[in-house]
Amino acid sequence: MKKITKEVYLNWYKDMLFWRKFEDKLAAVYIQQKVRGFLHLYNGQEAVLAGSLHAMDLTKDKMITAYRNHVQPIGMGVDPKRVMAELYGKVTGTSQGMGGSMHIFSKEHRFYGGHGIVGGQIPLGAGLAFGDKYAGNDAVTLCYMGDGAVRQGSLHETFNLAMLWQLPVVFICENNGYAMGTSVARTSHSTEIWKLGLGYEMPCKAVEGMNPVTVAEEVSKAVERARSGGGPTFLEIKTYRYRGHSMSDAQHYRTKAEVEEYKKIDPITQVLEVIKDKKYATEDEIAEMGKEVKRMVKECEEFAENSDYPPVSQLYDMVYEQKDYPFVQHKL
Ligand SMILES: Cc1ncc(C[n+]2csc(CCOP(=O)(O)OP(=O)(O)O)c2C)c(N)n1
Ligand SMILES: [Mg+2]
Repeated sequence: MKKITKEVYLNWYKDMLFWRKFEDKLAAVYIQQKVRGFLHLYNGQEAVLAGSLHAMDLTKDKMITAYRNHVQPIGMGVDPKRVMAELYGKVTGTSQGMGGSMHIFSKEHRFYGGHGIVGGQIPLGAGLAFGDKYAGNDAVTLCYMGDGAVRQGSLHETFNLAMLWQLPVVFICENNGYAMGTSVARTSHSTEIWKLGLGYEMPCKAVEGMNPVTVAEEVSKAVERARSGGGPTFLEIKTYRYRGHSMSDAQHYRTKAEVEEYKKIDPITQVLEVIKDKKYATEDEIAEMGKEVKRMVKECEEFAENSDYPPVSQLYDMVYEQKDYPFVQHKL
């Protein structure tokens, strides 16, 4: 595993704080109806992404996830201004405003979405890994899903083939305890999700997910296994989301006390404590990072606000059109 240095801690702190504040801003502008449709926020789960990115080779590895997907592309190198613009439905967005919240995508930065069908990205993740193996690349795909996705048939079909073909993929279940308002215990005979790998003889493990260190350690082992031809791994990373499933969630299925318990082991706070203990930064430097993050979020907001909506003529530009089937005229 790459060493977890002072710089790594400082980057983790700043990145996770930025992701948190970026999404807090999204929640605020959503209430103002500047962002429409669904909005699923990642607050609380940031350590899963921070630890994973540490384990990846960001020059070649790939990532695919579900709809809770705004900050992952930023971590992969996509300009956050373009992510915010996409959420606003503006033409400067990552998909020219045509995708929106659940469909952030950047082929350039190897972030393959953004998928609204629960479990839909699992076979696609294996497909990305198949592509790399077929082409002889030593890239690894990290494929994320929620605890609600693991009972989908697509996971089981994919696990079988991924093992059979020894694909370079790491499957990561971000177990945040709930699928919308349904707890894992209400839908699962066994709540130990990691054990699903056992049926396929896939290396599998449960991982503590509120701290990027534990995530980085386990994801690094899995990535190294995949890169060296050892095939897939399944990790159940235990995490928690502070906000509702989406913005329209009254959260009757859990208590405020439960949320507060998890906030005590908040990933950003945990990283900040190490920074302070080890004197990696002074109070002034920490405050400066906070100010910088605030400035960056403002910059994203202004960029999105000041961008144009796509022209109506763009509506049909991204619709499949077959040259030899002239009966459907897509272009206006
Ligand atoms: C195939 C399918 N069934 C149902 C839904 C409705 N739905 C959207 S999100 C969701 C819950 C998924 O929860 P989980 O996988 O735990 O992810 P989380 O939201 O916790 O990140 C459901 C049932 C859907 N989008 N797709
Ligand atoms: Mg969940």
